Amino acid sequence: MQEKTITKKTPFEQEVYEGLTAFPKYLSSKYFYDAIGDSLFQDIMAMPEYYLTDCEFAILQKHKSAITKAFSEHNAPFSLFELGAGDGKKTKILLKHFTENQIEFDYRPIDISQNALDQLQRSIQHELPKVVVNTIQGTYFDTLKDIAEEHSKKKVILFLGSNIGNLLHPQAIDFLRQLKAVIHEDDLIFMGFDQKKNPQTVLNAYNDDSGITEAFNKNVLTRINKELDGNFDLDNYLHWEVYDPESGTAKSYLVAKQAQEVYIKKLELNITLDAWETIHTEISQKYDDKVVGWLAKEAGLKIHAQFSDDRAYYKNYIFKKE
Ligand code: AVI
Repeated sequence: MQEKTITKKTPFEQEVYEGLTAFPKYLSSKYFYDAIGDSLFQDIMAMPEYYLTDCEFAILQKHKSAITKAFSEHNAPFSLFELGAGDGKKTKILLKHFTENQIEFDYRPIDISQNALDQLQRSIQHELPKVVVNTIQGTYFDTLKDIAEEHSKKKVILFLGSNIGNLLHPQAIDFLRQLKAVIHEDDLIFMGFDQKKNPQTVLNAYNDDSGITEAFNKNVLTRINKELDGNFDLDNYLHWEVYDPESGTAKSYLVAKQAQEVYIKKLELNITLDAWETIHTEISQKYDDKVVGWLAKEAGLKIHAQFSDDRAYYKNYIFKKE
């Protein structure tokens, strides 16, 4: 008897299959990020409409002394873990301030990309040679155990960029619970949350005229075409952004401009889209103190301190175990 080969699907294959056979259709924004997506995201962060990066930068600059005081309370040496460290541009504001003030700490940047970590380590060695850097490569999930295993020093976990906003509230609570599980009494979590504001300002941040966010959103289709041998025609889709000021949720869609059939060879999957059918691709949640307090409480954490920019567009919160 001839044996049938069953090839196991990768998470990407599985999630694309599930999302495109569901109604309404969806794809996860975590698949925006490959080398092209990373570079598009760098371009987004440099756009004038995308205020988030500048706001967080301004907060770290303005409040670096107070943040340093909170991190180094009782002069206890600490390990600074950073989830999704990337190029560390914002974090270097703190690292510089710590070294100038003889704070005892070591820096443990975590990233999925070894290449990003190597570059970060080299740039810190060059710019801030006194900083002790020990990189950790992996997803947030794999690396939580590395954080959990640190018992000798106080821990501070950084999660910048309002990355938490790409999670629905139940997922955000789950993530915060996982962080809570790897910290002790005096340890801290320092996290960025984009705030509710004039709805037009939010909408503009995700709807630039230059088409960068559109290309970023469509990159998930590009990846399906390249990696799963699909035949999406990118020109047949609109990038569409909506923002609900009541819930604080910005949502990105790809909208089919005409009825179409798509074949994804690697999944042996034929899908049809009606004219104006949607594929939901991303949420970017905006917050206020009440919602952040609620998320923290649900996860067994409490807000210990908070820092804001001058326009209150963005906030960084420090959480501790409740
Ligand atoms: C990474 N994340 C916090 C960004 C955001 O604001 O949701 C991703 C992004 N999507 C479109 N523009 C930026």
